[in-house]
Amino acid sequence: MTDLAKLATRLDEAQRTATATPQLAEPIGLVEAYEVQKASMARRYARGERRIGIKMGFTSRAKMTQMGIDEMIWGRLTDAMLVEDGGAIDFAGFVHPRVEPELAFLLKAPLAGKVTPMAALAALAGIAPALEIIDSRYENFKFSLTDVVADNSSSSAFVVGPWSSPAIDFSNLGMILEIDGAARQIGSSAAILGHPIRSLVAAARLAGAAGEPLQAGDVVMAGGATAAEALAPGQHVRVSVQSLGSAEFRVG
Ligand code: OOG
Ligand code: MG
Repeated sequence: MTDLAKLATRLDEAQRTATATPQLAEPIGLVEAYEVQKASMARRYARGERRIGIKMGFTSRAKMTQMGIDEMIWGRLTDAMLVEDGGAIDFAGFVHPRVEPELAFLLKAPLAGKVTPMAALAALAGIAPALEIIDSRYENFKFSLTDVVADNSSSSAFVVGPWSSPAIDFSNLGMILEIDGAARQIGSSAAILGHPIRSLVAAARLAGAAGEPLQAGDVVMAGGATAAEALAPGQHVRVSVQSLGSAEFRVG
């Protein structure tokens, strides 16, 4: 039998020490992969980190194509992963970080199980432009579906811009990812499942099924609208979202 706790420890250590680790050789299923994720996150909570929401992954065709995985995944976000808008990340704290343009949702009410897009909209306190810094702990940023799920879906850091009222129509907003002032990825919020609210609907279902229903105050990252870009020290990164403004950080 595969020792899931051992895998959780290995992945947690790889994250903590920013050291690449081989892909999992053990043939685990998706349920076990989420158990490994949960156990590795429990180690982070035990070190004092607090869960503040979840992130969705592979919610756009661009992301699925880039990584060769076409199933939606989710991961847990903690307060330690949140980088202030306009702040900096320390490149040395990551294995091989990449960045992707996203939207963040802020909940004002609990949301769990099978909910309609209308119910998801009604639970929203705000929506914001966001950047996710993903960092696979696996060598060469290569993984299978179960590998990436066990690795907390590559969560490593995220930046959230100013919150706007969710009353705005965010179904098809232009999004630009700039590095050092040059546009590197251009897309639309419509790339996220046709309408980003569907990502929140899926988040409610998946987190609820895992026994961790979304709560008021939780942040949910909708998933990259475009492919991710590799980061290097010294860069300045910004996402601009039509009608919502921008979010940015520097790589130190
Ligand atoms: C997995 C995480 C995917 C997204 O927004 O689609 C993700 C990865 O690509 O490393 O965060
Ligand atoms: Mg992402």
